[in-house]
Amino acid sequence: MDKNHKKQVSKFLSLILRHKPETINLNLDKNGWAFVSDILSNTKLKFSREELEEVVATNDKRRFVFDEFKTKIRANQGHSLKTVDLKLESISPPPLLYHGTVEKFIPKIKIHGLKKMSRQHVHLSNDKGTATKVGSRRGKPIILIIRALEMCNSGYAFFKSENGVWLTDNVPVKFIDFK
Ligand code: HQG
Repeated sequence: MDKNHKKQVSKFLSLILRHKPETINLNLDKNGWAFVSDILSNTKLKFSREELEEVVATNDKRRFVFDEFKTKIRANQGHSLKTVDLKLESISPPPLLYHGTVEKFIPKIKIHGLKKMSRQHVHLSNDKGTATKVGSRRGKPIILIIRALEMCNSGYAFFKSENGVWLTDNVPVKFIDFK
């Protein structure tokens, strides 16, 4: 499968599993699962089951996952759809987590903290390298350090998606180190 087609399928899956299932009249259940057969029969972008399996298996961020029978598929995180509940268990985070952003957002973040914007959660990373990549999507990255454990001990819930992204509802300014 060539690289471009793979990327196209991955972007298409993000669109229909995280943001706009209505693009192909796809039905997602309340936990975000869709039938693989419904996706393969769509008329907007054609690909085979083998190609879909390849995209899921080789995706750089493990964005998607099959159920045990490979009849259903969902996105591990990143949803903007308000109706999807991934049913993640809250867990204690490490002392520090990282968020990659860009300069133009800093003044607002200094006032309001980190907000989830259009997604269901604020996304945080375990390591600076990942946060740097996330920030670089928008320009020169700025890495914010989040005192996550202290925040959790103050009553804020943290979740970890199956593909290792840390998620929380919002990060108040007092837990952010702007260097
Ligand atoms: C910023 C991609 C103004 C925030 C990535 C970010 C990640 C604020 C942007 C995943 C703000 C939201 C998530 C505030 C936060 N005022 N701006 N109060 N609070 N922001 O895309 O974290 O490829 O929703 O800093 O790699 O950039 O989709 O979040 O710049 O893992 O799998 O508002 O999406 O993964 O942007 O990225 P996003 P994100 P996928």
